[in-house]
Amino acid sequence: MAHRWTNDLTDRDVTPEDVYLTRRQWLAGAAAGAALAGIGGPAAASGLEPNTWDEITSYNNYYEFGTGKDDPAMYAGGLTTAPWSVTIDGLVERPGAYAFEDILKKMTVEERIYRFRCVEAWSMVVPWNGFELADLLDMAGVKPGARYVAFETVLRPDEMPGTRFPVLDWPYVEGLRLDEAMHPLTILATGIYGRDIPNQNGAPLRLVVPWKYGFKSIKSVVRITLTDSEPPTSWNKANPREYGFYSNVNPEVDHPRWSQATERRIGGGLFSKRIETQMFNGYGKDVAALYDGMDLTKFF
Ligand SMILES: Nc1nc2c(c(=O)[nH]1)N[C@H]1C(S)=C(S)[C@@H](COP(=O)(O)O)O[C@H]1N2
Ligand SMILES: [Mo]
Repeated sequence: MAHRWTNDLTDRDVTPEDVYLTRRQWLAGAAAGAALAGIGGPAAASGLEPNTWDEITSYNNYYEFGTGKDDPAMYAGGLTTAPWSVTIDGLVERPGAYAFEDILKKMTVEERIYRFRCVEAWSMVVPWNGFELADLLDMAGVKPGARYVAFETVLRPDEMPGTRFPVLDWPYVEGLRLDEAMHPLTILATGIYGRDIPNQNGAPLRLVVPWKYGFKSIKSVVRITLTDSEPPTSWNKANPREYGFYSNVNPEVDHPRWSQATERRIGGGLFSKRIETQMFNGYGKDVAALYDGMDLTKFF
């Protein structure tokens, strides 16, 4: 059963990229026209305009394939993504290894156009296809004692050249509080622009939590474990002073080595620009209540 959810960036049918390009070109024309008329361009539209397929699939972070932005596109093709199964265990009623195809048959895949903000202060807008994580957790049956959800990426040194170096403590692991995991904005993405998600973006399924920094959105998930205590997370283990468990997008809490007040929106060529970063990446209306009473400078 799908949780119904609507906001400004969601609830759209799958639309081929050429429709977006048409709209992008129209917007570019509108911007030029507005500039000629001496009024501002469509600044608000820039927040909703999806990046191109090429931008989304050629500028990536996936350290298992190397630390360069173009390494994942070059090397992730070697990852075997079929057959694939996801082990769901811990505090669940129906633990087991669920085949990816069986999961897909039971889930409602829909399009979600989300802003995506990396902690490195670049961002994109991505038209994901995916299903709500809550639906998968409901399928496995969350037990009452569960309070957190731990995630793990596949680890195959033969296929993942980056894992031969101790850049991170492999496998890549992440975690959410149970209420964050059950939130209707939290999805497992299986596609982009209506096509299967490419390996460099985390095939065959990866987490997307749009109000948190990108590193929370763990790729190529093979295990989901319900726990009663906060699970370890890769970037927090690597540098706890710089990367907290929560990692909600917050323009008021700077990274120790750079400001988080603005971000560089990838793409746009000549029109590429820095834009202001929004609290909770613009999803505060939907998620701020999850953190009522918490000091977000302490729980960063
Ligand atoms: N397993 C794994 N998941 C990962 C990463 C990674 O290195 N390994 N990088 C994270 C970071 S830092 C970001 S910004 C996003 C990038 O997702 P994208 O390449 O689809 O834009 O993936 C996140 N998920
Ligand atoms: Mo990131």
